[in-house]
Amino acid sequence: RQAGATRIEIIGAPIEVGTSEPGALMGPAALRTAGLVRTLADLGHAVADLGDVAPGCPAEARGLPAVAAWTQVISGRVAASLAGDALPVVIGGDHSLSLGSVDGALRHCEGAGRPLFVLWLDAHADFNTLETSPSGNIHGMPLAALCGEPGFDGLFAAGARPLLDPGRIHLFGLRSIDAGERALVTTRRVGVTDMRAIDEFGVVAPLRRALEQVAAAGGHLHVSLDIDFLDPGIAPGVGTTVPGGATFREAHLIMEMLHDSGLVGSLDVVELNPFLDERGRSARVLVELVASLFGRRILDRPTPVIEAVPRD
Ligand code: B3U
Ligand code: MN
Ligand code: MN
Repeated sequence: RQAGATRIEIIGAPIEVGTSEPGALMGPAALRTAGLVRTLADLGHAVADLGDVAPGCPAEARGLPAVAAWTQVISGRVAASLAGDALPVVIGGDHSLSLGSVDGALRHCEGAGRPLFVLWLDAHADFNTLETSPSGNIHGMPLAALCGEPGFDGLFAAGARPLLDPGRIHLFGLRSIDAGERALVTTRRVGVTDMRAIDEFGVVAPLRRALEQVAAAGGHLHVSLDIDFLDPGIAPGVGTTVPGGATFREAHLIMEMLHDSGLVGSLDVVELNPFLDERGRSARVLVELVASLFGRRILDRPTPVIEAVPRD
């Protein structure tokens, strides 16, 4: 391994029981076809593709029991990866897979005595409960479940579980929220940079502030990248497109800043639906973004910092 190289473990989670739109189960295969493993290896990282996880439930299982089976197997895999000093990249699959990846990261961080922070790059808040959800789709609920809102205990392994602190979540790119989840996001004091804020201030200032908070606490940062964070014009391969998303350059700049921060400890790439994609465009753009997060840069030296105060 070269200096600066990371041991990356790719974990496929072909889950689509959390959504009503079929096709996300093909996401891991499409990301592999788009060259995810080779691209990361070419950057000098040690990449192990652990294949797809298989939940311990019948293939025809639906609803919460099926999601519980996925959650527990993904949580175990992610915790094992982190315990082995690797950086797990969970590729989906719908966003309910983050129930498992974040739970695994929480369990690991609890053992390591470090606070877990979550950067949720998404058009949606994914903070519905079984009561507030207008659709009943579990991919719109993972953050509420992880924070301990009622009704979800059966999803996780039996016994005490570490809860996610809503104050350590940062929703970035939000532009679609339901009335009930808006109330919850507000009362639980979840961190939010919505598209309005991005339009006004750009991505740099809000992201820098969020990263400073993680660094000051000595935290582990889990990044959850929902493809609908991106504008559908550059990434149409998703069941729930929302207009007005992040541009190609905004998304790359975020990934580059995340890389430079050195804070990212685990990553999800979710909601790619290859059945709805156009000639692999969306899978390719996701692979490019992951490459930026893992250190791809335009020049082989840091971009110079332009001083805010002009020299005389
Ligand atoms: N908030 C809506 C829509 C939604 C959430 N996440 C996605 N869609 N992908 C819901 O169904 O909870
Ligand atoms: Mn989502
Ligand atoms: Mn979304």
